[in-house]
Parts: sequence; C-alpha cells; structure tokens
Amino acid sequence: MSTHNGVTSSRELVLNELRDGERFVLTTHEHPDGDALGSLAAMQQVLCALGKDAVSFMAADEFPLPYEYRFIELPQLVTTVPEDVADRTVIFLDCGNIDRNRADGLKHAARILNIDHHHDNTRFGDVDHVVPQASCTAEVIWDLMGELEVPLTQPIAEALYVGLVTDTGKFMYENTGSRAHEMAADLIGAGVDVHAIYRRLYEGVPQGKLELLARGLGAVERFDGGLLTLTQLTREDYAATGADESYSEGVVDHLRSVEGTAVAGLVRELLSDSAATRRKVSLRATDDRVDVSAIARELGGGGHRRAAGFSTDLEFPELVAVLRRRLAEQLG
Ligand SMILES: [Mn+2]
Repeated sequence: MSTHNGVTSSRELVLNELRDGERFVLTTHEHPDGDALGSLAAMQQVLCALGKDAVSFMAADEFPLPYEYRFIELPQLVTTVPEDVADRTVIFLDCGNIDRNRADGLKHAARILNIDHHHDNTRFGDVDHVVPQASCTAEVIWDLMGELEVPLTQPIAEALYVGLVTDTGKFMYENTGSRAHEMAADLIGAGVDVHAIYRRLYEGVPQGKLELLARGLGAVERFDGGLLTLTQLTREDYAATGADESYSEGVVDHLRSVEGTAVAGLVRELLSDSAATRRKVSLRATDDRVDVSAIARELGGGGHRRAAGFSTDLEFPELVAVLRRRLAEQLG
C-alpha cells in the first residue's frame, strides 16, 4: 500500500474497501442531479464488473426523475433499503452531508464510504475520499477505475460523461481543469457520442420549462447596484405553466451572466411543502472574493464556492436582507 509521509491516502483506503468488500449499496443525495445519477450508474457497473453484489438505492419519491435524466440507465436499482443493509457497505456518492439522503436505514450499514468532491463535505464516512479539486464525483470514480482494472465500457463512459458535462456547465465553470478534458478524451475514446448526450440532456425542453423561465426572467430584481441579482418562482408560476419543480434548473444561470452581478440567486417556493412557507434558494457566485457555500452553510445548506443552496422559512424581504449583508461582508 502506498503511503505519503506515513499516512495512507484516502484514495488507497477507498480502493481497498472496493476491492475487499463483497456487498454494497450505492446511494446519492436527494433530488439527484446529473453527477449524482451518472456517478451512481457508473459505480454500479464498476462493482458488477468486479463481481460484487451491489444495488443502487434511491427513494421512491425521487421518481419520475427530471425528464433530462430519464435516459440514464440505473441497473440494480432499489427504492427500499435492503434488509441486509447491516451486512453491506454503503457508498455515498456526490453527497456532501449525510442529511442530504433521507433514508435513515442506510446509517445502519456495516461500513460507510463517502466518495465526493464538495469541499464542505462533512466527512461522515468510515472512509472519506473527498477530492475538492475534482470537477465532479464522476471524475473521482474515473480516477479510481484506473486502479481497479475495470474496462471502461461505453455504458460506463456515458454515465461518467453525464456527470462531467453537467457539473462543469458543459466545460465552462472554473472547476473545469485539464483533468476534466483528459477525462472527456478518455470517455470519447471509449465510445461516448458527445452530441447525442448533449441532445438528451439539453434539447427536447418542454414548453412549460420555457414558460417558467420567462416568468423567472420577468421577475428579476437587482440590489446594491446590481451586485445581487435575484428572481423568484412561486406556486402560481408552476401552476400557470404546468411546470415540474425540476424545470427551475438553469434559471439562475441566466442571472449569473448579467453584467455587474457578483451573486445570482433563484428563490423558489417548494411545491412539496404543505405549510407553503418553505423556499429553496440556489446561489451562484461570479466574483472570486465570494464564497456562496459559506452563506448556504450558515442557513443550513451547503455546496461549492461558486454554486450552493439551502432551504429556508425566511420571507423574501428578510432573505434579501441576509444575502445583502453577507455579500457586503464577503466583498469587504
Ligand atoms: Mn457533483
């Protein structure tokens, strides 16, 4: 086993767990995104190739998945926690905080492995392999695969590519290093059809999504000379457009690109909240001095420096006041 300064790396530790373990459950965070689902699908196939007994768990209420992810094949998927979970190793993928997975039964696992790239990961595993410099969790899995001698089949490459292209904003976000492009080259070499996956992820947009975007853009408000650019989506916006909650994905990216913006935010009412007081806030930073994950953590959420989120019962005006204050502090 390779060591560095006498310390066994988390990479070696997790590789040993994957080689030595026999039975696994894979899971990810609630409301899974492209990286969560791609990582799950890829790791499931990697463990199968290693001859392991592995299943992927997601809660039944995650289905149907957002339309753009429905093409991702999820082999060996279960929607109830396996009865023998106490004899299995649970692998959390792309999950910065164990509370972002609501299946308490998983906490009774024999072992917990935590494979992720969120810098604010709470290190809740027996083994935590957290690589903040990786563009996506799929990149961490791709790196591990090289050591596990599992062939990079086309289905595995496609699943990994979904994680890569979605978490890097189509190779545009600052997390897109040369490693991400090397990985893309490797995946394309294994048979990924870049344009076909682009079309599945980003085209075929339902009309209701376009209408929801129009409402979001129509409600933009700017604060502090435009440093803070926000919009809101209400229950009424969803009802009037026939939109699913997941259709709000991407609205905030239109706001971040506006001249003068340091932080962009989407505040949306949660349709699942019966009390109708809870809002989900998605933040994006475009200024190097700003760390939106710090703001999100303070309000009970988390994420990356440039992309983070949280849920809150604060009314919109109070929320704006908090965001303006924190932004001013961070900008010094
Ligand atoms: Mn991710």
